[in-house]
Amino acid sequence: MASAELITASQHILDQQRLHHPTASGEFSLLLSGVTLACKMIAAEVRRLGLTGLPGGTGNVNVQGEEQQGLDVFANNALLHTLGHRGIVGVLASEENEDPIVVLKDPKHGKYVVIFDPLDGSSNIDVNVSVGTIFSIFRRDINNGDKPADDVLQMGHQQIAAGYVLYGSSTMLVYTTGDGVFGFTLDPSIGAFVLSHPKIKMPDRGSTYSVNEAYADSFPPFCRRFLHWVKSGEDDIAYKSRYIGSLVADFHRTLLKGGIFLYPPTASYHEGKLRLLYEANPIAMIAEQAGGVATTGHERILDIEPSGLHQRTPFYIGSAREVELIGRFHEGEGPG
Ligand code: P6P
Repeated sequence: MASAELITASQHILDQQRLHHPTASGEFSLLLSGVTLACKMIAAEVRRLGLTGLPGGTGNVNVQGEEQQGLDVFANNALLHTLGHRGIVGVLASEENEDPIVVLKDPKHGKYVVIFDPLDGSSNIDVNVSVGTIFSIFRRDINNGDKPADDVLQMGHQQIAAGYVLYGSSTMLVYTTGDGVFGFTLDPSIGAFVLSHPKIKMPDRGSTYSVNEAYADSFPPFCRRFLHWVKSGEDDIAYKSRYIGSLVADFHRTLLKGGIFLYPPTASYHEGKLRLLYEANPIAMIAEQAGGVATTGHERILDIEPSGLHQRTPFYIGSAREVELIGRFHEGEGPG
């Protein structure tokens, strides 16, 4: 690619700020560069996991009750370190930490809240399946001055930025600051995320549904009726099933190709398995910014009033047509 066309994520973030937020300070781009730096560190470890001696399972159980992988700990520490030293972060919260971490209590300095899942899908790591880092960024809610940790409990539509890094066949950063969705591919030869997918738009409809059907018997009835319909061939599109078991990978395919990803309530997870603050909200912001839809089956994900850092939610996300269709099944109607 000629250098004139080479736009790095750092340059893009600055351009976007000048274009859409001309009065903003450069602090926000400093914040996002903290995320991309940590993710480059994580990518380097993911790419050579079998050689680094980092243990797969550590034998430790995290706050989710899941066995921590060695790379979970590395990824979490990388993000805590790079974001904790930016001098502008007030509160950090992670899937790996039970409680939020107050970095700079004074909202005049600690202006931002960053919530992240450092390595989503990490149980797939030792069999070389794609995994991802997911992040969600808010401004401090200064009404919580005396309880900064509560600044993480903001509704998804208040996010000022959201994104993920997919450690797949290539390493991709996908992010939005509310003015569209942009994708960057890590070029290992220069160590930079380079713009490769300007203005990503999710197709209005797709031909793929993505769900772990092992739990189908315990799905809500409307969900079972929807899945029966998509497999019936009654639609003018013959749907196929794709399920990787790693949210970022399953969503990234849905973002680019359309279709629907579902994680409904199950017998093991009565509220659904996916966590609202560091999985559903950031992914939902990206989906909506790309023209897609994200709901609990009947409520917009980004309108949920959070009550806890690790709360879970039913999650239906993807092309407008498919998600609106499952909403009709939820209302007791059919495809109509
Ligand atoms: P299941 C990974 O553990 C994760 O949180 C998401 O990345 C993924 O979508 C989901 O769980 C997979 O869950 O129950 O199908 O293994």
